[in-house]
Amino acid sequence: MEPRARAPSRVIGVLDAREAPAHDEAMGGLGIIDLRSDTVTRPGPGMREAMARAEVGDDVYGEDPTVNALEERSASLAGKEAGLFVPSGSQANLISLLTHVPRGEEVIVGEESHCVRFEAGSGAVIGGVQWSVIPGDGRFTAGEVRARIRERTLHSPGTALVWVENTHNMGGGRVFPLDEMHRIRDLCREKGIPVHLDGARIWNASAATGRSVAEWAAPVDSLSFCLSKGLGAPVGSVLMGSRDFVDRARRFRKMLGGAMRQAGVIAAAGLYALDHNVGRISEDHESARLLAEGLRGIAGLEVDGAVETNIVMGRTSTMEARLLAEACRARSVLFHALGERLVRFVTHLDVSREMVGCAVLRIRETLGA
Ligand code: TLP
Repeated sequence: MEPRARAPSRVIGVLDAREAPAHDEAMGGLGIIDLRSDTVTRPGPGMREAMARAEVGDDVYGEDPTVNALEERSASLAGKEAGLFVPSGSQANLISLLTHVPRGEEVIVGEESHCVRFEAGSGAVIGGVQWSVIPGDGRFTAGEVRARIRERTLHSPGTALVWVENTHNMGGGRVFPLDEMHRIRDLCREKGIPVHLDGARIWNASAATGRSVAEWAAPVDSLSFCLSKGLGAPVGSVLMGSRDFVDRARRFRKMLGGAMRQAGVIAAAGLYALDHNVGRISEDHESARLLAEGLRGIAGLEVDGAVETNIVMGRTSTMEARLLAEACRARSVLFHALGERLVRFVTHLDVSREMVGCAVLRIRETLGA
């Protein structure tokens, strides 16, 4: 298992490096507590060693044994025929859209999903898809999907894909109900519509529910997961589905410039992450629950609902979210303001319990509560 909360590293450009040591000492030596995202983790010595030792070849020729091993391992964990290693979750999402959806057709999706809200509009600009969005926290029902399905006519786009995000980022790390996914799958089978799962954090859903990734993948035609979020790898995602889907996806990866050469160096980090960092994910969930508990006692900050995984959402009442984030940054606690009043905290491999306690204290001090 990767050592947790290694010696805190400086986040260059966020704090003035000259200020940091004195500041750090005043703050109890914990360094910067970075709760912006689970993407900020840095590879530890074990992972770096695995990367250095990786056997490599040219993956565009299909000759990188480490990439091949990662793709096969991922597909087998998800119970799918094949996998495709891609540089990022955003590219996995775009490739999935390009592979499933003819230009101009429609995708039914939660309104705050990552592919709609972030990713620089690539689904619309490059994928050429039209979104049919379902309001809410990212969880929706088969009934809501049914109400949006439409036939392609001279006038309207037809429904070409249903998109589920699990866990849901903007929904505060919520887990999509598995039985509802089965109902959606039944409906979509009847209508001949494929279902895709953005499983950037499917390992968190798996840890929170005790259901395997294969169980989460069973009701969908394709899925992706990120190695660079809760699993601590520096880069990479895997897109999985049928052999035919992955063959077609591989061509879009080439088109987008995502076909890499001796990519085994980074695929090795992914394999290391699958071997060493899956079992510890529930520790991040526990940290998030502790963080939420601590924050709940602070006047001026309201924590959203139950914390299911590693994301805590909060709403500020006495101060703009952006201003609170800036003031906390000066106290070496980093998190994102995602709206006028909305803040997000994410726990991960490089956040210890001690850091969680310290973050609560510093946020409390900042709010003067
Ligand atoms: N999410 C990032 C930011 O882009 C917001 C984060 O810090 O949470 N799907 C989901 C559900 C995601 O949360 C993300 C990244 C992606 C896809 C994209 O992954 P990357 O960053 O690898 O392109």
